[in-house]
Amino acid sequence: MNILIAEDAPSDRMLLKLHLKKLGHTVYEVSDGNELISYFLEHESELDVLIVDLNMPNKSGVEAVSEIRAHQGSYAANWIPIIFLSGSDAEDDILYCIEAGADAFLSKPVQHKVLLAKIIAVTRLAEMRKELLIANARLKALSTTDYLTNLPNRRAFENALKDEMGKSKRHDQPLSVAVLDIDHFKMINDTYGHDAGDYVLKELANRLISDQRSGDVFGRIGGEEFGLILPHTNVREAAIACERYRTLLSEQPYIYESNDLDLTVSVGVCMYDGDEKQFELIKRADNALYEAKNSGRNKVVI
Ligand code: GH3
Ligand code: MG
Ligand code: MG
Ligand code: MG
Ligand code: MG
Repeated sequence: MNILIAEDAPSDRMLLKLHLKKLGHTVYEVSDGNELISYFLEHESELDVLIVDLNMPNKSGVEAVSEIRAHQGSYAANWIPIIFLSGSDAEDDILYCIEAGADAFLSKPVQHKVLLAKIIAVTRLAEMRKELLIANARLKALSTTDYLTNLPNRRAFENALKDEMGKSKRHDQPLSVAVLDIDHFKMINDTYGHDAGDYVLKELANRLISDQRSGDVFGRIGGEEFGLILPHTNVREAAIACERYRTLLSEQPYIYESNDLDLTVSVGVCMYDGDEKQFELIKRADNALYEAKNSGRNKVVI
């Protein structure tokens, strides 16, 4: 492991260094709190453990460690284990160091096997922490992404809509929402099979994304239903954009196992009135979609 020692007493530092080297670690050294911070910031990703003396000139170990923890934040994946060393074993000092962000405290003179044990314990914890963060990020991605199309799912779409409604209100900017539904999709499943239907959904999502404007959010909000959030867009502009999507999605056939599948989509569009709730806004877009369906499909209705 790469271990950084911050210790102002040269003899203590030498001894510690010799010992850690004997254990096979690579050791770097600094001799005060300021050096600790600058060395850490420059080599953050290469370091595995910090061993820090409590009392050092210029900046104490505790001050330096507090700054390092503040810099890393609680969710840093590379959160580094820190072991404090001190000539004092006063209860208050122990608490002070741990509260500042250290993971272990050893009093000097250091018993080397105890140090070794602490290094094993703190790195094991850091490893577990990293795995938890990765698992958490995966879980979050899973719970907000539609497995078939990789678009945001309904939950993520509604959250994004809530955010955009807030922004629209704060910045007094128009916001439009559209619901897009494949026409007679059931026929595709019935004629070519469910896998063909799945293929069409994925391909349609790809085509939609290929033309996505930065800042827009597209999600899969139902079986064959997609939601579009168009910030900074009034309803007329949104209708024009949706007209473009309608054409984009239906002009080329979807080729599945050498069958050309033709489809059309219907779209309902509306603009946020600044007052309504999310579900009311989506409901209005749904009503417009219903009108599009009832008046012949393959069209955009405001
Ligand atoms: P309309 O023009 O009125 O929208 O007709 P439609 O056939 O598209 O609508 P309907 O609601 O009658 O049928 C939707 C179909 O979408 C039925 C359902 O099996 C299918 N579907 C929903 N989710 C999936 C999916 O993930 N994969 C596939 N292959 N089909 C799906
Ligand atoms: Mg000291
Ligand atoms: Mg449909
Ligand atoms: Mg239907
Ligand atoms: Mg539908």
